[in-house]
Amino acid sequence: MVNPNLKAPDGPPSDVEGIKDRSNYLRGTLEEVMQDRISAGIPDDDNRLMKHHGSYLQDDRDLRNERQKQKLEPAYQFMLRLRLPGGVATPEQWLVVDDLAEKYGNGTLKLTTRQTFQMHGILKWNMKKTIQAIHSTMLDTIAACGDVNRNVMCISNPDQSEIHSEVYELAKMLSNDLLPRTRAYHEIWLDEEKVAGSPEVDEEVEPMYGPLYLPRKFKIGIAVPPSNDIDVFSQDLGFIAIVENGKLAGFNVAIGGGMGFSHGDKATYPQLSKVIGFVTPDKIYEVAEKVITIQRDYGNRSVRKNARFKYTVDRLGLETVMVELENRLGWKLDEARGFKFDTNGDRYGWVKGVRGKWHFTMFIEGGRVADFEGYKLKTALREIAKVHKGDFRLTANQNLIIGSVSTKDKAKIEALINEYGLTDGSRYSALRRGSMACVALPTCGLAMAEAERYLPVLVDKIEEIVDEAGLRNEEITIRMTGCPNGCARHALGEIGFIGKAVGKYNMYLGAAFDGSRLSKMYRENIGEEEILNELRAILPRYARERQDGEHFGDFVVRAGIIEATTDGTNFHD
Ligand code: SRM
Ligand code: SF4
Repeated sequence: MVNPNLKAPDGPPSDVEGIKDRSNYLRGTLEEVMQDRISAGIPDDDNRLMKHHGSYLQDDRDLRNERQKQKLEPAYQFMLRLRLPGGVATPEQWLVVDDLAEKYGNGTLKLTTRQTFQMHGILKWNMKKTIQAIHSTMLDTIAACGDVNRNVMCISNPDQSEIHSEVYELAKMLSNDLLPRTRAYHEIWLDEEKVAGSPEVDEEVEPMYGPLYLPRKFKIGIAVPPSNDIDVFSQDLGFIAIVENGKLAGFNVAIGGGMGFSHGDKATYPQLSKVIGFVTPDKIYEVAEKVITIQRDYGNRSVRKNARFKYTVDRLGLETVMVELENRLGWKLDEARGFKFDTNGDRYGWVKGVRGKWHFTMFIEGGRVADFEGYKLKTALREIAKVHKGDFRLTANQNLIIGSVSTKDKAKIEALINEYGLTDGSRYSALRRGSMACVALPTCGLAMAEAERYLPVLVDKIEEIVDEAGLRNEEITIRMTGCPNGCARHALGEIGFIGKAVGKYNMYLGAAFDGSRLSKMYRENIGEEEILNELRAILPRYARERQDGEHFGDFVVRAGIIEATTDGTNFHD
């Protein structure tokens, strides 16, 4: 199977490769260390494995210094991420997750940029109970993190119902069929009995992944034009639905996207995937499987920061990867078909799908579901879940759709929406509706600056500029992350901020509104005052000089304010 003409990069395997290798298919000593009561944490090796089970050990960074002073171990706690293909959950599932966040988590839910739930603040002793309760509602956390295929995304807005449901079924299929086969998760968390003598041979345990799994995480998303809500070009593997005569003809296949990079390291960069051809719907599993095996065989297992598939594609060359894919498939992809995206944002408010069901997209700032002062969001959604007969759909922009409401039930749901003051975002500026921030502090161990807790405050101030410039209803995407890993897909925000240090950000401009062009750095290491000064100059100019229908990201490029990034490889230039 391995092509002797192609090579993975030389170099000793990274420490994580060793950990996976010794782990007996992701078991490690997790079972034992989770029972140990001496520390609320777990050793680093097991934490690396834990990711494959959908969880990370974190510590509350707000408490770090104080605990250090008191000579206490860090305030260890676990983050738990669910696997929720396409972001669809039933009301029963919502209630279970809501309850678990209350009982074992920090009382809030984070709706993530990959359409799933995260819970924070779970103590070690409550992890097993939490995962078992998740399992009891037919959900799991398998492969939500780790060096495997992650939660498969798909368009969330069901206003194109027929296509939407077909595409959703395919996302679910991909997510299920690309799961690791090891029984480690079932044994450790669900008390499944171990089979004596297992594991047998590699091929039987993990026929696709093998014992080392992938060199790095792998992400798949399915978009249905004209909506690019899932940012298909940011995925390792993207499928773009081609609809002909109202029917799903198939998908254009795009490979090699990813957002993360490290400050000051040009060998790392965000990249957009490239379209390589077209396949019919029955072929997408085969394509996904073969693409994954190419990354398995040729990805960089030595240097993790260069291990994503985007680097494999750029190193080997798109053409070479295509030929390799077609060799593995034993057939050729058809020529890519035409498509056009208009936005990577969400459409808010009520829409009626083609099956006559109603869907209400609401704005959830930073994806955080909590009870705030004067805004009982979590309670409201719980009350809705108690009577709702349709579904909930988590969007890729951290928002929520109360979906599949019958005309008969609409008034009841609307009454609750009004009672609790839930919003379709229309009370806010379009800028705020188009905002997205990663978790960052206090839970993310990699955060260099605030994001989720700060972006709303910054937007309050930018809104004054926007209002003065008469741009309140102008859709502009704004994204902030606490570090360059790009969890809120910063490089695809028309205005982007990436944390550098506490209170300091690099500012990016020039991404396309439809998610088809990356941004570029405009100013480095600036604080709030400088950010506002820059925007005070640029936004009114946009208001005055833009052409008809011209989006902000296109304007700043045309006006020469920033140079266009034409490929990830010139992102830093
Ligand atoms: Fe992410 C790591 C949160 C979507 C790129 N991401 C992390 C960790 C687990 C930090 C860590 O490794 O210790 C963060 C946990 C924070 C916390 O306290 O919860 C974290 N990522 C998130 C979420 C929750 C952000 C959010 O606010 O919604 C998103 C969860 C997605 C999900 O449900 O699966 C999230 N992360 C993304 C995305 C967006 C996407 O996938 O569409 C990206 C950019 C796309 C990509 O992968 O290229 C992303 N996260 C990263 C990276 C950089 C990976 C890279 O190879 O470049 C890291 C760091 C790493 O893997 O070493 C990371
Ligand atoms: Fe953490 Fe950085 Fe991801 Fe934000 S972008 S959640 S700071 S890893």
